[in-house]
Amino acid sequence: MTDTHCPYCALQCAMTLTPSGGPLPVSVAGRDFPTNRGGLCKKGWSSAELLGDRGRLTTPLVRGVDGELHSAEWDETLDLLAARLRQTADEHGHDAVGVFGGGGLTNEKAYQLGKFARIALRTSRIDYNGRFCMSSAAAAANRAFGIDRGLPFPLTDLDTAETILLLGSNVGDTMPPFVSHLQGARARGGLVVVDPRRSSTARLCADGGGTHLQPVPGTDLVLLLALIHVVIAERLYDRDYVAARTSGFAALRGSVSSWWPERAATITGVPAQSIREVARSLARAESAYILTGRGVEQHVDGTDTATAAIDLALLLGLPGAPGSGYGTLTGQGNGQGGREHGQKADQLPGYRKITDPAARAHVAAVWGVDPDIIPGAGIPAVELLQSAGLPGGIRALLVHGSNVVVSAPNVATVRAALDRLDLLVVSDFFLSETAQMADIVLPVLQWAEEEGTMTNLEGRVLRRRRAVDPPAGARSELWILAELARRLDAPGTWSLEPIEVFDELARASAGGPADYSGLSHALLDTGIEAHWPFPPGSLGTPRLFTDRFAHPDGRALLVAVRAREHEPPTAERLHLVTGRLLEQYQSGTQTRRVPELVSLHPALIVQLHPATARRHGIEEGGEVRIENDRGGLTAIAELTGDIRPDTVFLPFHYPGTASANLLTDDSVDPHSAMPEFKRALVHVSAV
Ligand SMILES: Nc1nc2c(c(=O)[nH]1)N[C@H]1C(S)=C(S)[C@@H](COP(=O)(O)OP(=O)(O)OC[C@H]3O[C@@H](n4cnc5c(=O)[nH]c(N)nc54)[C@H](O)[C@@H]3O)O[C@H]1N2
Ligand SMILES: Nc1nc2c(c(=O)[nH]1)N[C@H]1C(S)=C(S)[C@@H](COP(=O)(O)OP(=O)(O)OC[C@H]3O[C@@H](n4cnc5c(=O)[nH]c(N)nc54)[C@H](O)[C@@H]3O)O[C@H]1N2
Ligand code: SF4
Ligand SMILES: [Mo]
Repeated sequence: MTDTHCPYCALQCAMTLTPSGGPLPVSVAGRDFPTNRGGLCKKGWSSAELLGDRGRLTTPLVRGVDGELHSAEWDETLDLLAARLRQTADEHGHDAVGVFGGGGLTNEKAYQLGKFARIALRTSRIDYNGRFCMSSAAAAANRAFGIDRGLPFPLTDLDTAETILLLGSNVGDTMPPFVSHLQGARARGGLVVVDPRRSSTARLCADGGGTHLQPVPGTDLVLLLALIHVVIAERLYDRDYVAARTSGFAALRGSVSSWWPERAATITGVPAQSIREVARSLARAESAYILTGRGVEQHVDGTDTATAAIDLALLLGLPGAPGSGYGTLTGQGNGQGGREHGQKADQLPGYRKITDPAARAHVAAVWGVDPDIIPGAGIPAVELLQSAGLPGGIRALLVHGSNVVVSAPNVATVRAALDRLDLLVVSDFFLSETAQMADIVLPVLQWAEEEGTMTNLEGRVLRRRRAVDPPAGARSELWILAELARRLDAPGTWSLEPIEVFDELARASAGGPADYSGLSHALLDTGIEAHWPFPPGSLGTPRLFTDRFAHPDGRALLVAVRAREHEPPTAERLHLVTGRLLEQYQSGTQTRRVPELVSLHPALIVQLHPATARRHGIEEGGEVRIENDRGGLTAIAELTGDIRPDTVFLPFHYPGTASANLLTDDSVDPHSAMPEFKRALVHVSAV
């Protein structure tokens, strides 16, 4: 029996894997743990399927002169790869080699990948899929609090809340066991869900559970400015807290003065009275939380929207107060740790800034290199991918843990960009759609085949444990990076052991915002609760901000933000919102292989309102064409009164011609470089 955590999302539900005599090597059982209380969702329950033979990669693949991928030996593949990387750097400079990481990698792998990019490849061109996920929330939290830990409190703190304002998150589908933490607020009628769809989470508000606000997509910033307006105009804010713990109040007050609820109602579609009531109920509550998800963050103004949510929380005196707070719900399994250890274009391990000379000196000393050889800040994901094959752009790309030809915005242009590369290398355990385009594919270890650590949505460091032997032929990413580093004559040490890489990561993080220096695999194995920062001798930090925020003056910053104008929908052009279905995970590389998960939605569906369908001659189960300037696709109509009539919803889990990202916009947020995944304008028609 092996105690570990789920391979998928950031809730990191605890599970026990037991060797089974059946067709799959292990059976899965939920295990009691504060985040999941023994519960698992369908994806967790069926995760052992991933360990069966479902097209698992077991040898390196190299594209031959015939244009096909062929099995190859490890040694010759790595020799070839190292030679091509050297050649690319010699001919076009170090920055011609790019690295794209993922928030599903363990801390150890994420750390080693960042180090490999900086001192083995000497490239600044590294970024990762967390840019598509947490970057707006991270930018907002860093700006307001001076630190970014998704939930600065344990999840179980929510259990006793009186009011919870949940903006743009559908945990009912995306983290089902999370719902148990909303039940307290729901029982008190205090659950407020903001979503253009009556999602499974919004349905929890029915029957006295609370309030569902159903705004026009992309108008949450206006809604939040109006909530702030009411809180200030009606003097509902916590004056002592604002005076003692924040700065920036005067500018904030000025910025919301014209956002009276009636004006906001015309833009958001949320009645002015509802805005007033929600503001008052938040202010009245003894214990209140404000939480944000991708629905409000994945926009060109996502950072400002998350900032407004934080402003509201600060005015109400929530962050750091007992039984109250603000948090963002991190998505990927290691979405939190993945943004702390150096995969991000501007970061070094420990959530340090790559531009900070002291941070560079500290990390260089741990790596055993001169700080001058560490490159400066790189470029964020969308720009990195789009630069492929262009002058000054990357010519070779190593992808670890992302399926960008499904999940990146405006994906037709990303597919074209990858086609321009001289060399695409994908490490994966399955032949993802991105791997199908690669020149070299390297088979790596997955979840239950490896040791390591993950940091969940509460900033709690967890042990991932090996329960089964990997197939002969697959290799750990630590091994691959070490072998390449050796062939590239890289400085530094390249351990193959997660336990040792963790110790090095811990040293590199010492003194940084995300300080892991008091942790080790051995300590984690004792079962301690390990919320970072965790310096030596500490007991960890389940709750941040109880005394001070992380800015030098100890105060949180209230930031005045402005709403921008969006093009409104018309009878002809509807809002497209994209997101998730319960039974599929991300680009679907993993979950599309599990028959019981595929059975419910075998093909792409589009949700639309019956009135909208009628207007366009669309019937339930019929084929719908959805198009805009960027592209088009066909989906099966799922009619539902749960969505606004001006809005359609597509999940993004499907590849090829069924990819929702054929329609999404790659314009990015100026602060976070987050693309606009959650709002596009489209035409729909019956096929
Ligand atoms: N089943 C499943 N679970 C997952 C994942 C998965 O792929 N599948 N992925 C994991 C990851 S990486 C992440 S990041 C999380 C994401 O978790 P969530 O943030 O919960 O997921 P989404 O479905 O992307 O978006 C949530 C909701 O935002 C709403 N929304 C869209 N546009 C707007 C808007 O403009 N305003 C508001 N207020 N709401 C809007 C959508 O209707 C949707 O119901 O899920 C994690 N869990
Ligand atoms: N339209 C639209 N697009 C979106 C979103 C949206 O809401 N709407 N959401 C965005 C968000 S929040 C996210 S997080 C991204 C996610 O999208 P992706 O980055 O594509 O994420 P995954 O599908 O999880 O891809 C992970 C890939 O890496 C592999 N993998 C898993 N673990 C490992 C590992 O340890 N090592 C290696 N080498 N490979 C591994 C998996 O098999 C899979 O092929 O999508 C973004 N795209
Ligand atoms: S909620 Fe997330 S962590 Fe829990 S079982 Fe489902 S996918 Fe796994
Ligand atoms: Mo995500």
